[in-house]
Amino acid sequence: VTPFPHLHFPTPQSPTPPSQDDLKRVAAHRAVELVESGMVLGLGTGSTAIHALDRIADLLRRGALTDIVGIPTSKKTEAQALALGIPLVDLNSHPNIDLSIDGADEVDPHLNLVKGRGGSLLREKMIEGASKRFVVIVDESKLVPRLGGSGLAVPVEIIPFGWEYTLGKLKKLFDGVSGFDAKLRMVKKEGKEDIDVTDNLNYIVDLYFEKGIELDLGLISDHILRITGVVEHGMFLGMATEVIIAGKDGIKVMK
Ligand code: ABF
Repeated sequence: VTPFPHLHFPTPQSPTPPSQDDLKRVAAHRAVELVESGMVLGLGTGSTAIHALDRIADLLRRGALTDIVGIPTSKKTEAQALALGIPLVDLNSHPNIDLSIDGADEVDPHLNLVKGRGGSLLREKMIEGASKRFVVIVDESKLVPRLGGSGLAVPVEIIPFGWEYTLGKLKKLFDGVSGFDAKLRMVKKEGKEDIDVTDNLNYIVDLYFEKGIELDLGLISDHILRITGVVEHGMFLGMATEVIIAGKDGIKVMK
């Protein structure tokens, strides 16, 4: 029996294991099973969330879902949803969202997340925070014992004005934490390094914790948010209602 009955995974005759993208699709399709006609949906961003968008669009086309409206968490998702024919609204007209489905960069055992390595953390946090149910979809590579522990960054969105001042404040906050570093996020455009600018025209500072965040997450969150110039950070604490994890041995749901 295939552990992924609704997808065409290799049969026992063909031993090719599912790719990481297959796993992302499996998690996304499982989450879309929770979507009901008439719902207001938060539409996530990234290479996992796009599979959910594709699936929703497919069900809408086939009439299996009706009266769905979506609120995109980024300009990229907005463009993708429009191209797929998913009707869109915004948070101002629809502040009560039934269900949001989105990926994450890291998930800890308490369902805390790091998000925003794709740069969309602010809109994601607003939309997912306004959702009755926030379902996270990941492949098993995103599971970490401790946030910041995968060696990748914890992003912080800051305003461009005085960015060096704000970066300095963030560095000072973690002064003495061994292996800590903070860097303004740069991007390569036409072969040239440039400052990465978010959909909200802000900048991002990436915080690196060599061994993951060993301090109290709530306290760290408060301290970061108290720095004038910080708009939001990418730790999503206590927000996810469930996490759907697709792995080579099947699907697990953490609640
Ligand atoms: C968004 O996409 C982000 O919050 C997160 O940074 C990223 C995860 O991307 P992917 O699904 O491509 O790994 O949800």
